[in-house]
Amino acid sequence: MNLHRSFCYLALGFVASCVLSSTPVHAASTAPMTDAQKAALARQVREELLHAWNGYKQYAWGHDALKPLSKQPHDWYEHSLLMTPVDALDTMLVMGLTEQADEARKLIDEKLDFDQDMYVKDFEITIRMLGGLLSSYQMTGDKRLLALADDLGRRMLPIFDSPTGMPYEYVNLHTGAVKGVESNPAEIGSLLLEYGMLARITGKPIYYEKAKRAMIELDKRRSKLGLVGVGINVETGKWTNGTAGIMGGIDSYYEYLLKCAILFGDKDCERIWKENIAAINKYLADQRPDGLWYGQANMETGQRTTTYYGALDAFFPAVLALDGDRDRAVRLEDSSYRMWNFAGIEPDRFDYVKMQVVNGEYPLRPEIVESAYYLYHYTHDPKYLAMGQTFLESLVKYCRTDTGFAALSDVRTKKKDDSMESFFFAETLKYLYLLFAPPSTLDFDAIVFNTEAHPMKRSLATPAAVR
Ligand code: DMJ
Repeated sequence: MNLHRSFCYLALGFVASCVLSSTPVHAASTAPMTDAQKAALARQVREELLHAWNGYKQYAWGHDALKPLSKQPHDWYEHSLLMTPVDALDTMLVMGLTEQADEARKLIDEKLDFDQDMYVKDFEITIRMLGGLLSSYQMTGDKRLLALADDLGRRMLPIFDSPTGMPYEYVNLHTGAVKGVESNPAEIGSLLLEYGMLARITGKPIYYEKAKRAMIELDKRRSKLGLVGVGINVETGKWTNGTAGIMGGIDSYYEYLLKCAILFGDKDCERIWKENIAAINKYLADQRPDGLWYGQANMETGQRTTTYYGALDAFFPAVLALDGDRDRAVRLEDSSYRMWNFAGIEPDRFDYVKMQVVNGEYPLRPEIVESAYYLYHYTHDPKYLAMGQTFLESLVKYCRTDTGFAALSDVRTKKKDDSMESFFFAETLKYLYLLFAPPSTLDFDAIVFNTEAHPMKRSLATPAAVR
């Protein structure tokens, strides 16, 4: 089906009032929600996006991001790469915010220039910028967005010129110089969807070949138990940290193995994913009396090292659900929700045995919302709507400022931090909106989301063109 037609403007049919019940403490309500209630919640999410976008426009227009407490602009590097507009554009298109999408697109078309003499982190730039440009191109047909994506992809290609083929962490967008030999599976293996889609659309297979080789080289270094660690040197190919887990640093490597198999029909990805998920469920899954969690283990021995779960790990129910393992997905999302309710909003790291916050930061992360959206799509269980309602309520209560939304430096004190990451626009609000909006808003089965929630069309992705 045509993705352009699968997005629709949803203003009609929304009721004016917003119905929010009190926050559940342990288990989400299983009471059904009416279409009018869902529509009201979707509309509220859209209003919150507009609120944050207007703050960005007023205080940080043309910069990467807004600092929502000091009302100052923030740029990641010496020159702005318009991180917020690029990341937010397809969310605004999904929400039918045509005027705002047009102003973002105009800014990008006129001002975004990758010919900058500065080092950028290739993982972040790939998932946010390349992913955002490609999905927005697919939704709008704006060829300038594709030209920018192609230009960016070409400038970043030197990252793969290491002795192993695994990418360096940073590249200078003007000179092509690279640096950063200490990397991890997430940063090495999570370039494949964006580079694969770029290869497919531009007809330049080199993009896919380079990203795929990086992933294969990483896979060659799996332990005999089938696990990967969280630190590796891309020049020597030696592990620098042998802790295995699904946490940040590894997370989207696993996500991309499965999604590469789905999006490109790639048989290597499918085989490697199947081998990895077996090892993950054998050594990392941790069934406790209170539910299912995933912790850390030594990649060589399989011995449990720590029992940490956190906001980033909460992407995994979505991956399990996408893989058809609904049972584990449901149980893990229940645990994630328990973690969210422990302090009223989720911490970045939580010890699920001691039931203690280990790192109390909350940078407005999306993963738990993403998983609720997937699970509602697959099960239609209203408890995921109730979860979403809790997430929205907590965000408004603890993070909203007069210019947007602020990260929390500690979920226990609810002290705000002067940061509003672009993934709040790209992911958190998009998944929250899609959870409540009619399924026809976005045809779930016609796309695959990259790890920054940028939807990529499945129909364009034929294996022959990207091999
Ligand atoms: C996002 O940039 C991506 O989802 C990434 O895979 C992990 N971290 C953030 C959001 O938490």
